[in-house]
Amino acid sequence: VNPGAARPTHPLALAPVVSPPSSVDGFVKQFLTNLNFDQGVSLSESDANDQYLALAGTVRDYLMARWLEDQARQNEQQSKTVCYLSAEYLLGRQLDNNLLAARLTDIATDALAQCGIDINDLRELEVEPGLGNGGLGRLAACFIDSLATMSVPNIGYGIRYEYGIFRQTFVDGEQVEQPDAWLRMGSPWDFPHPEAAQTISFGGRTETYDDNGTERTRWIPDWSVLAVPYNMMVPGYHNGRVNTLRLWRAVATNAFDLRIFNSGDYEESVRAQTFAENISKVLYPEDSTPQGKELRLQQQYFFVSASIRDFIDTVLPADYDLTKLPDRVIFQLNDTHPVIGVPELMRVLIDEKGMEWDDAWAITQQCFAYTCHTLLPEALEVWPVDLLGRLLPRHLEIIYRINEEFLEEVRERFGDDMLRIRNMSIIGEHPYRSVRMAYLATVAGAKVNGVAELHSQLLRDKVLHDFAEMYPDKFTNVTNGITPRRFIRLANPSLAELITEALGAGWTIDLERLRGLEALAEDPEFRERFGAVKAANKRRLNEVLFQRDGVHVDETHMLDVMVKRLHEYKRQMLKVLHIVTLYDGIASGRVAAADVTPRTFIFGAKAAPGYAMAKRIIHLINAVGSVVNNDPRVEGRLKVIFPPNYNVTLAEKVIPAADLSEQISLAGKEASGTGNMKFALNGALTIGTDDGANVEIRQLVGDDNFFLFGMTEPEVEVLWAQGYTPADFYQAHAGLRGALDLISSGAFSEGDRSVFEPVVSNLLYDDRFMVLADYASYIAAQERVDAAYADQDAWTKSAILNVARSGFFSSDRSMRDYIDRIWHTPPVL
Ligand code: GLG
Repeated sequence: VNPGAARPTHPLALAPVVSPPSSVDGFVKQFLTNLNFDQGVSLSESDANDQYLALAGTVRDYLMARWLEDQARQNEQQSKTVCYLSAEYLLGRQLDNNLLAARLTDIATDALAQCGIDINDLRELEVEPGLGNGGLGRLAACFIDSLATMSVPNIGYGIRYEYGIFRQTFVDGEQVEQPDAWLRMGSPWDFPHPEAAQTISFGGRTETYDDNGTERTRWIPDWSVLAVPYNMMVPGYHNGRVNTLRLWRAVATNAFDLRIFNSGDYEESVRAQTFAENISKVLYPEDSTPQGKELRLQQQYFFVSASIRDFIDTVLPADYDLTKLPDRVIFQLNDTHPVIGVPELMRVLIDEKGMEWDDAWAITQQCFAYTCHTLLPEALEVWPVDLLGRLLPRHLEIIYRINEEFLEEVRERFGDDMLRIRNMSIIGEHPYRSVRMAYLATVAGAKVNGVAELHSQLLRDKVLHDFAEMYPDKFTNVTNGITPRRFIRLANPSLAELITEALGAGWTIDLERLRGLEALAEDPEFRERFGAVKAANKRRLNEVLFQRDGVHVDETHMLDVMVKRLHEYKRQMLKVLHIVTLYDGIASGRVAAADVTPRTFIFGAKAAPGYAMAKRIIHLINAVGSVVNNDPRVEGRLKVIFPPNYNVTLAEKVIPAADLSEQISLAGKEASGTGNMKFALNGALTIGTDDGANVEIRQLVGDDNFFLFGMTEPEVEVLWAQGYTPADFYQAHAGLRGALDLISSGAFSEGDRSVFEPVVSNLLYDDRFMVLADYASYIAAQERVDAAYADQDAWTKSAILNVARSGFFSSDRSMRDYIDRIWHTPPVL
């Protein structure tokens, strides 16, 4: 394969890659070798971080042979590869996942014990790579896990941000962001390959030239950076397969200017380096509002260009016939962030490989597919034409031509309907000329999918209506999923054991088998054991939160959990109003504390640093918590806990302990949600609106096992159309009035009425997400929750049915749907 490769004569050098023996002794030996030779310390001199790094290295060593074999096999079979292009991967910790995949958990535990080390102490040292914001990034991580487990060739392409999502702290209840220096203690899971770097260019101009009688265009950029790949292993579960996650890091081409350095201007000498390396410096902590920032477009082009060229130039054989590119690859666009890849592939095929426009376009249209993850119009990315033209002049020309030809097609089909043409144009004119990336992706993609049934339907009917009319066959749905390996096996080992005992081991890769638990919901003994698992998970959460934040979770309380990014559309405010209503009842003496169902409310949420309202809501949650938790009249029956820095690691502890899952977005706003699936699969009941994947969860688990409330999407539309006046709801509902007045009175801000005034007036006079309109229905549903919870046995039965009927939400099923409907990439066996 590699012409420069060594020509071995030694018999060992001719043998395939060898793995260390899968035994405790084998593990000990490899671990000590790594400790000595990689970390450069003896066991007795080593500290916990040395040991952690050596342990990670050992796990890697076990996976290595499979990884190398898989790459060889995929080359040999010329299989079609899913290139998942995503600006975010929210991976979570790697150690346990990789041990599990390689069946090494017990061996490693014993081996370390024999070295006098408790593996649990090392686990806690791992800093998760927070290379994503929320659902979209976590989804990408679940998908690559499933593809590896299903033996489908996949390369996940993204950015190796030096700083991932910020570390959240609270100071006097307010969010303060700290940098996430996740690489500080070393990163044992990735392999840098500087020799495989790609040069990525920006700026400059284009010119035409004569190429043996044909006029061609070339781009003369004016600056460039190197994209250096860092490869991570993505092991399949118990199938001996390992795929690759390839994350790009930006490095300056000429690191610094020695001449300037020698002249004494140290800052200037490293300026170019800093400038270039900024590209992969930080993840943008936003996921649903566009930031018109040049650096962000640089990041997008940087990783997409590196990835596409990496695939064509290094993954494919050198002489590969590019007219057959669609046989070997599908580039899946995870939202609009990688859509600049469309003109990039066109540019590569035309300008670099000498293809004609029409051929290049036909290929491009088969090589991309687009997943949309939102319904909020402001979250559909647009790039000002000025900016795009300055940074990527050739790409802008290509986009213009794509648009011209596309609009011609529109005209042919629908006639000179100016309104339609303006609405469908890839170039928007108002408020400034801009490229609408979702439209570009839709025109170029072979398929366009939403992420839950309702979402896909709303995409067809509303957001991309004209396109769906023009290309009805392009549009499809793939409902999101989550990996049962991480979110059941690793996060909830006691439940996993109980399930395995009941159903045998196969469920981890065939989650529909959970159906077998349905019958057991009727079995009192099984219910008792299921209840014991939940109680044990609450105790475990209590330990984690006490260690982490010094707070206690009462095992006897209902655990009512709302964890997700902080956004007005997700309506954390509705949850706050519920808590304040309960508190108001007790504080005013209308309700006896003894009559209130004991509940602990857990929040987890980061707010984008520039999103003032979201930050104020965080402040309010903390403020309500400190009053409610400390008021003796409450008698400890209500408690609000808001652990800072919610992330994958914490999710794995919180979700298995939850009784009630809060999925309360305004109908028609949450594309899917994936947290909702994790909760159901861990035996929490959902209180939720008819939104996103809640719709499918409810259909599957049944109305009796789901607390539905709120307006439906069509009802929301009708109310908007009538003219929504939130103050009417305030007037109409005494409980709501009480809660809002209590917040306004300064009860949660030491009498200072100004602190939360913006939150209250926003609800009273604007309330875009109709919190007040759904309040009464939400409170009524919470009363049904209390009543249901009073019958613990019946509750547990519902919880079991939630688990039993949620197998559909495995990301393995999502992958099968993508493969059948979009990718057509069979497993390589
Ligand atoms: C989005 C949506 C979520 C969705 C997720 C994954 O807001 O509803 O579940 O993608 O498709 N930006 C997101 O997190």
